[in-house]
Amino acid sequence: MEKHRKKIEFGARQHPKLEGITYNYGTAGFREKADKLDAVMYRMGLLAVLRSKKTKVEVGLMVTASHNPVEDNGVKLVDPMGLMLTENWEPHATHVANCSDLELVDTLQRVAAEEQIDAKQKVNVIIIGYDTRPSSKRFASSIQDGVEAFDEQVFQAGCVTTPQLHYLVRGLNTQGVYGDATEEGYYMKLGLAFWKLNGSQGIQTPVYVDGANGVGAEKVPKLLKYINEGKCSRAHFDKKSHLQAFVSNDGSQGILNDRCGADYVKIKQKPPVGMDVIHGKRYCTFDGDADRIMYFYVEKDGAFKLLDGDKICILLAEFFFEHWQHLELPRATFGVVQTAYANGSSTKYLNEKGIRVVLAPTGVKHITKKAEEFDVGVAYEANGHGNLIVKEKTWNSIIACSRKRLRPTDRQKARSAEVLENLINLVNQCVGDALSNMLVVETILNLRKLTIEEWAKCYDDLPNRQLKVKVRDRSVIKTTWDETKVIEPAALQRAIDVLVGVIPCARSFVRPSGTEDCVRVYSEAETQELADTLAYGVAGTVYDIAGGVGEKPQLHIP
Ligand code: NG1
Ligand code: ZN
Repeated sequence: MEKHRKKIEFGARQHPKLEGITYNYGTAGFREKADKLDAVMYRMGLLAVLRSKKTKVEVGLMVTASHNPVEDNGVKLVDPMGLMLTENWEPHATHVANCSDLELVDTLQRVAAEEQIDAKQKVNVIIIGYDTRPSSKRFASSIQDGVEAFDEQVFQAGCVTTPQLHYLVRGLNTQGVYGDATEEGYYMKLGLAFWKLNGSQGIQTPVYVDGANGVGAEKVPKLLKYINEGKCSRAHFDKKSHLQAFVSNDGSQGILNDRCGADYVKIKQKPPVGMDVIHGKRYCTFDGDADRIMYFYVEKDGAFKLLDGDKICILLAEFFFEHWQHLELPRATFGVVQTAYANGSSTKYLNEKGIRVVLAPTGVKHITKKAEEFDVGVAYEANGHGNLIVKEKTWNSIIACSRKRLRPTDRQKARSAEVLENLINLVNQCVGDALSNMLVVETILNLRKLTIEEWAKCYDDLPNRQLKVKVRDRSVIKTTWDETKVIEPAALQRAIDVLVGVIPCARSFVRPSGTEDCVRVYSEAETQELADTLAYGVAGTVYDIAGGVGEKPQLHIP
């Protein structure tokens, strides 16, 4: 470290820390107004070098603030297997981001000592990706300054979706076994799996995509090229399949996440602006960095129908589970991970199908960790972020069933194993992925010969409402591990219980957001009116008991 002291200090003068801000490495890394983040970016470049020295392999960094407004930005570290940064390094990230410029080298030294990092350990390369925000490219170069202050190298992956960056990191660290570590390799892997599942006929009806004016919008046509032109294999150009997707909110006019994108559609429960929504067509919506996706359509009478992460989860889990049962792997476990935001009807549906469901706290890292407890885990958040995680030994068993010469009586088993092998290749196992999950949904609907309307009918969502409340300090609210109850302030939970108690079949909970400066309120009830009344009642109570600021949330009945 001493060897690099001068360079690190020089860099710190180019990327000086702002006074009066405390940064916190939350559930998705650092998120802030972009004009407050330059020093954090530089410092995360430095920290990534230490993380890479510790793990002795490549790590990545993604510059994005996902569904947040365009003036925000953020950064998160990506661990060697393409997963979120391990939790015990989050405090290191927070310390490195918050120390003064003068303390920077000493803080890094402390991390290195605590983690017993061998200073001589060589780093191969640090992979950096960024989204379409105006500040993002500049931040990728601030991160590069951090890496280079240690005389290490970066690989600038450029403007990519968050899941593509995760994929690249895993591809590099598995020497291409997971997939070729290039953007082209990503499309080829998905394209080949799509062709194997859907054949040359592919899918006959188009899907209409709300690109949130973000990075996913520009990647859809690239993906389609590989599918429709048969470019999914370097050796053969004959693997042509068919998929049409028309992208609105493609970034050519609108503003990122502005009245469009998965978060807007979920919270407002209405179609995005910038898209003509017509009965009889199938729509989906991405968020700004394309790790979330949801589907929607309108009925004849114009009623808006949303198929959120829970509905996608069920489509995938049920399809997988049916084939999985044919494999007869008695000791292998299969389960679904949801969060408290999962619609009550979805949990009931899964239970009735005999599929095990467990809860995890909100956030990708939590659901992923829980999913890893199963041999095959399907982990989904209601907001459209989710994927499937398969243990290596289970993956090998599936491949063995799919490749083995089986007796004619075992044909169904072999067919199911083949479908599952290809389906697993279609999923991004690192993190939720809008592009890959779009292909998953399209494929399952196609194989099951289901329309979007038929899929929607698998269960009726309980009407629900999500609200945000601004408070002075959201950390005053402490919840149980699964976030379904407030522990502190105790009076808040008592008040919520009273409000919930007077509405039949209702549920409500509150928690401090990990990515925004607010407290989130969720409610569910038998009618939309009751869900709204409950949500505003609870939001008002949060405001009163937990130090609300600004305007008190109030239900305006038109
Ligand atoms: P917070 O801000 O902690 O609620 C939000 C989402 C998470 C996850 C993260 C990361 C909701 C209610 N919360 O977290 O599911 O996607 O952002 O981006 O949707
Ligand atoms: Zn996102």
